[in-house]
Amino acid sequence: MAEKQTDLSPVKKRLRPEKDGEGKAGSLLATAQLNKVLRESAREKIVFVHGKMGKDADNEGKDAVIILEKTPFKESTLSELLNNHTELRLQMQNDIYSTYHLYPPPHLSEIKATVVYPATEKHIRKYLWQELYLIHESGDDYRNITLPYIESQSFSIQWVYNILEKKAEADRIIHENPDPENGFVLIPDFKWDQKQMDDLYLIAICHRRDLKSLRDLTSDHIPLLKNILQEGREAIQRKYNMRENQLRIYFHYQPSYYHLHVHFTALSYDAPGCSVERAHLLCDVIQNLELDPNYFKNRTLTFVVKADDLLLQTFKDARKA
Ligand code: M7G
Repeated sequence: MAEKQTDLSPVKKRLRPEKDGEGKAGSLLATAQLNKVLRESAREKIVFVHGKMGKDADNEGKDAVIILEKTPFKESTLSELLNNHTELRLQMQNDIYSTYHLYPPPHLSEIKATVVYPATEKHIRKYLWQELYLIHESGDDYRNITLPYIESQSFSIQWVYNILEKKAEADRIIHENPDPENGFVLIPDFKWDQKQMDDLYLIAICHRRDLKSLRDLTSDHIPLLKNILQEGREAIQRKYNMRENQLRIYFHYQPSYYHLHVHFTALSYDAPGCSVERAHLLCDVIQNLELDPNYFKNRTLTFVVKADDLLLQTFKDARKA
């Protein structure tokens, strides 16, 4: 995978959306000025950019992270993509082999943009390419090192509360169990544009607010976890016709946002963060809690951190990494 960071500062580029966005968010994106490519992946066709938005004659503008991603092909538009509305340019031909450049009309050449604005320094670091390191965290390490760090450093989870209180994304909710203790909301992850099933991605967010992550789970929470597993699967089968044996359902450890939530992704999709050093299957988590009520309080959990993550430094200071 080609991943690198590039400084664009000498050549500040202006982002021009296809047409001026309607409403505040769209017109703000049209003011974006690029500073630096934080990370890009040729394989995933995605680029993470640090820029400024909202800059005008008497305003400095604020930091933004803009993620641009080429969207997957849709089978239903393939024939249109190849027909005479698309300009085709032959690049090379050799025996039975040839390559072309295709210039499709705008409605077939969409790019997904995700914007974090205003972005904090921590958001910019989240998307910056860096060396990765593993940490092995015992239950005591969690209580003595990680928990104080989380309590002082975490991202805001206001967006989570907005979803639970129906102040944002209310029309996107796929399923809700309103029980305050064992209920949750199932909603498309903002990484998924919902246009094709290949990269299906939803999250289940529990209503209760006292669970930060996997580490807080005990056997008392099994009813909540079973609701998420069963009702989440049923809702996805109903709405998207995707069967439970084609879904990957898991927690991240560490998550970025410390309000308990579960990821639902299509098994065929190599979703970011679904590798062994970060993902914990929900069905395994339930079984581990059934075997030992305090399994996640006590066992050593391994996770990945980036080189400049303060948590890595804190573990090093405590001679644990
Ligand atoms: P995580 O493991 O805490 O973070 O998962 P990470 O995977 O980003 O490191 C949080 C999940 O919530 C991720 O899959 C995000 O893409 C998703 N997400 C984050 N935000 C801010 C939003 C949002 O505002 N709306 C929705 N629908 N999903 C979000």
